[in-house]
Amino acid sequence: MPFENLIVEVADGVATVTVNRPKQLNALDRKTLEELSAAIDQIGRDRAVRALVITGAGDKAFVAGADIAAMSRLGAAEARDFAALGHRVFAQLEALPVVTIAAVNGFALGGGCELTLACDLVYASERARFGQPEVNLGLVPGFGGTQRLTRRVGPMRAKELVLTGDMVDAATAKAMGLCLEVVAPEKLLEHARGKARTVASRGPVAVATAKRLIQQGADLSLAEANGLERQGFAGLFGGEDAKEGMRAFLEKRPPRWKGI
Ligand code: DAK
Repeated sequence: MPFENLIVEVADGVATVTVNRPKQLNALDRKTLEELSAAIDQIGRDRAVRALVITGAGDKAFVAGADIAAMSRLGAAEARDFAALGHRVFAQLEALPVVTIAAVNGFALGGGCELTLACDLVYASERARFGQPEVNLGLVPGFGGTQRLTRRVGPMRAKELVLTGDMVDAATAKAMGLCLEVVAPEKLLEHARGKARTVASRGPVAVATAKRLIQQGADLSLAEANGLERQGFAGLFGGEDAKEGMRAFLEKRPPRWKGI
């Protein structure tokens, strides 16, 4: 499907989605969010795609937030719809059975920072800047930032970012747990794709199950979450990939995954 504001490429089982509005620093307007939703659906249905990398076009921004010009024209009901759309897209990313990786090549502000929070893994270039500057606009984060950010970095760090609206550089973001590694700008995309290919080479049902268990378990008590893990673990023994993975180990050969 052709997109206006996204570039979607697939190679070696890895999809790369580039948010492509460099003149607006890749800000998310309604159309871009709708296209993201459609692209995620498409990727979820494509059994050849085993991992997704998200990045921003140009060398300045990952995503500089929701589109402020478009948002400034919204009434309260439209704002609720817009926030619901963002929430839906970011929930779609979390529910995607393949791993999602943000390659943060520049500003990841507001909705852009929130986009990274909905991804499984985040890698940043030395140029990356993270922040939730909504209070500078008289707003609060509207795409899950007050909640996912708190879960990722803890309440005090989340409050510092959200209440001051200040940006942090890549090294600080790493120290806070907003990204895993910081690499040179020219190496970022290949670094993220390398991680994606690693995950793509592992048992697909196991990867999808592990992602789901970690995701769903985070909102449960430890006892309930461990119950979920037992079910997920046992469920794999009904499929072919777990049998194949263990057999391949014992036969000292690489596994041949079927994805079932
Ligand atoms: N939206 C639209 N355009 C943007 C943009 C954005 N978020 N960020 C940058 N741009 C545009 C600029 O307007 C400028 O356009 P022209 O003037 O060239 O036409 C162009 O990108 C280049 O930006 P600058 O000239 O400003 O570039 P600088 O290098 O000087 O500064 C900057 C870069 C990233 C520091 C600066 O652009 C900046 O502060 N941008 C805004 C960042 C920001 O505040 N992001 C958070 C957006 S608010 C909700 C739903 C959602 C949300 C909240 C509530 N509900 C419905 C309840 C989410 C909110 C947000 O994400």
